[in-house]
Amino acid sequence: MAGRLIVVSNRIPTGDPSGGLVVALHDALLARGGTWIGADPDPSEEGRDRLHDLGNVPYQKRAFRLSAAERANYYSGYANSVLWPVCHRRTDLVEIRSEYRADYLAVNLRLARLIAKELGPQDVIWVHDYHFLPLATMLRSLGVTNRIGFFLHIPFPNITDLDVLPRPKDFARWLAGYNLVGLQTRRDVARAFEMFRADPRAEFLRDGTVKFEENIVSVASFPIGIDSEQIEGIAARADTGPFGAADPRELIIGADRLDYSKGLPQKFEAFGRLLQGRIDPQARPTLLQIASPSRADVAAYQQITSELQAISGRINGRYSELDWQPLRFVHRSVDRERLIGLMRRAEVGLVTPLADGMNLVAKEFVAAQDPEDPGVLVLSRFAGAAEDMKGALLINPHDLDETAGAVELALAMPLAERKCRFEDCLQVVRDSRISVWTDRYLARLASCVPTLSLAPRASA
Ligand code: GDG
Repeated sequence: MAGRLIVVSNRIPTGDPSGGLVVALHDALLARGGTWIGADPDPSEEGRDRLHDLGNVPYQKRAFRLSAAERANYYSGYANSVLWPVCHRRTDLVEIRSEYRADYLAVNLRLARLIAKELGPQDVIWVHDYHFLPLATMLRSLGVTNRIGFFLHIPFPNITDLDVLPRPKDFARWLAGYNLVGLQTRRDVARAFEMFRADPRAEFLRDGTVKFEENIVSVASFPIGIDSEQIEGIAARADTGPFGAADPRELIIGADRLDYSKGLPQKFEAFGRLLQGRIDPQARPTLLQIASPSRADVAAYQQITSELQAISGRINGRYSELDWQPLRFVHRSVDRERLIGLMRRAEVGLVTPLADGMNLVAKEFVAAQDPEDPGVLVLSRFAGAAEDMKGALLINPHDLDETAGAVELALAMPLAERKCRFEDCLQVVRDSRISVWTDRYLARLASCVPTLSLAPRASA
């Protein structure tokens, strides 16, 4: 790659990078050099008309500032109260307000101008996620012909759900400004193609690309992964015993951001079914659910938190014994090494999203297992990870009996079958490891049809 790699994501690492995506992009920038642009977490509103340095070692980090109103309207509003629920098939939770869309477009346009000012002719821009859908269209309207790639980390919306957006036709046009649209799964690609097929402005070319007005866009799946080797290493030396005398014989673990897309009420209720159907009263399974707080200023997240507190209270009230609490709902984030240790200790990893782009927790659970005595992954069919992880026990999280039955099966599974399923899953995790994901995406972007000429358009 002759020019710089410029990564754009809403979140930008300050301190040590942690978490799959941030680590992957950090590694890509370390290897190639370049610049990472994101929103400054500092709430100061000063200097919104420029990018400023957040550090230059070992690569450049540049940040833009948001006003309090922009944080409310662009981030909590249009991104997380409109696009997030639309992509996660929860159109009932969409909150439409004109100021959300106005600030979403204003922030994207300001960012496009700031990026265009600093751009070299050979630079390649890699934009991440639904916060920046219109960025390429806006850059193009400013005369930028550089290669611009986009990766959507969350599910591609159903075509009918797109109609809920304030101006549904923008969605396809925004995506068509990119040279490459990367999606998590083949099913996501199928949904994107369905959207383009239904749009009279789009035409499918023989090489599989889509011509949309003056643009040509490639769409392909790049299932994201984790740094499997690193997690296997941490798990092998992690402390797995925080429970002391209360060490549960059968530990089921869940670890999710507290989000309505993660199917946590369904998970709790399915666990309740399992307890209800318990034949052996000595069996005392424990569900440990770590739910890291997320987007607490959005009403739908406050509601789901209260709902989960009520369900866990009901289940514990009904089944707890003096020396056993079946459901442990930990509404805070735990240290990464501790989390990986808990995953290794658990007999079952229970991952139940109702819709999820990939779900890295499923992959981390697999990588954290002891190959000589592995736990079993029970995984929702609606997680992107389910498309390839055929060694997991796949469930429909809406079907509480099916989920409870799969957990029972997992707890009773003989070692030989556990090993066999684990090896299948681990192969998938290793094959999709994060360095492969980054390399595949950037190689594909480099081979895309370049944007040669420009026909400037209205920016929104
Ligand atoms: C989006 C898409 C897609 C969770 N609790 C704690 C903690 N975690 C870590 C996990 C994992 C990460 O957070 C969560 O990643 P997921 O992929 O499961 O889910 P989203 O946050 O919704 O991510 C998703 C992903 O983007 C990447 O493309 O897979 O579909 O929704 O790494 O381990 N980490 C620590 N403490 C916790 O309590 N340290």
